[in-house]
Amino acid sequence: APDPGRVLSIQSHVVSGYVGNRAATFPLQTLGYDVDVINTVQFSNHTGYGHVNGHKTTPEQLTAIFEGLTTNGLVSHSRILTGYVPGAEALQVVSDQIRQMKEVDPDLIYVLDPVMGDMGTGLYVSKEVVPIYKSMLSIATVITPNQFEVELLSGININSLPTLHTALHQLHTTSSLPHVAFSSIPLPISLVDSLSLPSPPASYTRLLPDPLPQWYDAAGVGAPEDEVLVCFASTWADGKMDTWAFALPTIRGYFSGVGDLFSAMVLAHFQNPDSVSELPPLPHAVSKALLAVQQILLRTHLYSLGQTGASGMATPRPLHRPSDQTTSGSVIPSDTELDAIN
Ligand code: PXL
Repeated sequence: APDPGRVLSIQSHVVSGYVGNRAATFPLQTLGYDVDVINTVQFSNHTGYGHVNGHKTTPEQLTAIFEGLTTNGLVSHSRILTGYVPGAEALQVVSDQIRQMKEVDPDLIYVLDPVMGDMGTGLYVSKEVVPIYKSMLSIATVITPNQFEVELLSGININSLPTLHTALHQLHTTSSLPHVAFSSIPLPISLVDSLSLPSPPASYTRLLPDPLPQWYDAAGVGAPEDEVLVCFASTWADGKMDTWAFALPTIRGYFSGVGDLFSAMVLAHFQNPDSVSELPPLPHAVSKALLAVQQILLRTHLYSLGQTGASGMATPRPLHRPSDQTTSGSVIPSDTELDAIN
């Protein structure tokens, strides 16, 4: 029988810093979960540095680990989390394994973070993973994509609330995917006001108005200080999509692993019998996850101010980072550069 307290987390390991499993494990443990960890890579540091070294776990190595667990009867997890898996063959092994687990236990909660890239940086995994992630939507309980990943999985370019709505709808209907937690997208405060979302950081669920107003026209105009982050959560049930929006204050600085922490907290709070809520399962889990992430970011930000003076960089700029590139996005190693790491 599945053990309700046992999580299997399949993500990256970095020696220095906190992304992937390094961002997920400890927070899940503090919430009482027993976390079994499979590392899809072991890198020196996250890829936001100009230089990274280490190795990827090969498909054969992943298969061997699953074989060992299965043979010893150690696969009794009630929840699974997957994140960064850079290679297609490795992802296929993970996918096959989760499919089997889901057949044995249809109630298994599977949170899939389809880590593929970001708006600023583009794709940072092998492009062959895209169709595999598409096929995995049918076994996921919740997915936690960013805008880049929603666009890639749905094939829809998001430039307005209606196109966002269509993309979410598409994700739900083509694969009977019950839940999407769309990690945050920066929007001007004026637009959020027009959506009449309560101002952050209040308790902030609100059904989106219908018809949906246009927002992207305005999105490019606002100064960054006037922006908030908005997270959208949608649930598909009985042929109907319910969408909630959450507005959060922007915290200046360069953070890595935030999405990984968010996905882990969504997994932790999704239909957790220990946390009672009036809200449906997804908006409940997302609001809990956003609050946890926000608290941790605030503390990280305050800590980094103490570490770096006034620069506010949560991650000090690495020595290898080219001096003419100052944003987080532009220094991620290319796919080929990552492929060179074995
Ligand atoms: O946060 C996603 C992530 C996961 N794993 C590795 C990464 C990153 C982001 O930079 O480098 C190795």
